[in-house]
Amino acid sequence: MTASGAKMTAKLILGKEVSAEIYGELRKRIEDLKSRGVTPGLAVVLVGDDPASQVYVRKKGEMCEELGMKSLIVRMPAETTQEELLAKVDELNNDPSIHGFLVQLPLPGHIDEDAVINAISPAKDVDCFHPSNVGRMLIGDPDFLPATPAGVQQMIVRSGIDTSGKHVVVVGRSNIVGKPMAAMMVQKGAGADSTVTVVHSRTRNLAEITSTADILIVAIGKPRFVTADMVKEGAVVIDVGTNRVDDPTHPKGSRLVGDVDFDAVKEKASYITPVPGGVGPMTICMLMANAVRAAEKVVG
Ligand code: L34
Repeated sequence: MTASGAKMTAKLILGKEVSAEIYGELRKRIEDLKSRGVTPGLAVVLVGDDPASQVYVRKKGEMCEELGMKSLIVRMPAETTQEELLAKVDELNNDPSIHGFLVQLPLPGHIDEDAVINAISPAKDVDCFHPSNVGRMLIGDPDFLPATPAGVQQMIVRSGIDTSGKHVVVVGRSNIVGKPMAAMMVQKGAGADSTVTVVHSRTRNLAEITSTADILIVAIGKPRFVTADMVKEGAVVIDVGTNRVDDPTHPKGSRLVGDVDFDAVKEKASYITPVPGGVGPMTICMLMANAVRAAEKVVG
């Protein structure tokens, strides 16, 4: 409730709006690179035919082309062996027209994801998943920032939300989102300086802890996991979840929902991100930013 007793309705933080601002900045940097004879090149390797991965990879390729970057999508069958995939990684490591690349996750079960990530040249690791880049981020000397957490941070910062001294609660502890997100928000400096708590599936009193968050970042991969009673009045709520749930009333028979019960939580939060149209487009945007940075590092 606000002072007048009226219910608060959260302001939306839209991925499309925040990313448009960043794309404007990237376009200038890409122009500058091109004037120096370098077209930034991004490759994405997709193994198998996971439908969600197909969508994300297509969006990455489309955005590259829209920005005038070189885009290479490498599609490999689900039966691809680890050896074959590692050979492709080696080829991309040595391709001078490709400044950055990633192998879309998840990989088929017979392939060791860590072995693949470890084989990517850290200089081309635009996902920032390689242990050497993860380590550099942790000590506060990053070359790249991981795309999804960096996108979340940009949404917060570019909405004018102060993070210094705030209690940030991260729900989820994955290597892709939860852990790096916590590591970034605890760093010294603008857009960070937060007091960070990570909660996860083994946490006791999870709802009690999330209720103390000034900024609640949810990446646990469970549809509508965070309900209104778990959120403090006026909190900033960032929903990283993209869960496809059955919905017979929808043309496709399913639709995308986040990890947050959006309709109820938006009545309590001060800011909230929607799904779709929230963090997803920011992930694509920050990946492009990393690819541009990778090319700039080569030019010097
Ligand atoms: N290697 N694997 C690697 N790098 C990544 O950065 C990813 N990720 C995650 C899955 N695996 C990965 C992505 O690309 C998640 N992810 C991703 C990218 C884009 C979107 C969502 C997740 C996205 O654009 N979402 C849209 C809706 C898309 C739809 O209609 O299905 C949105 O508005 O949320």
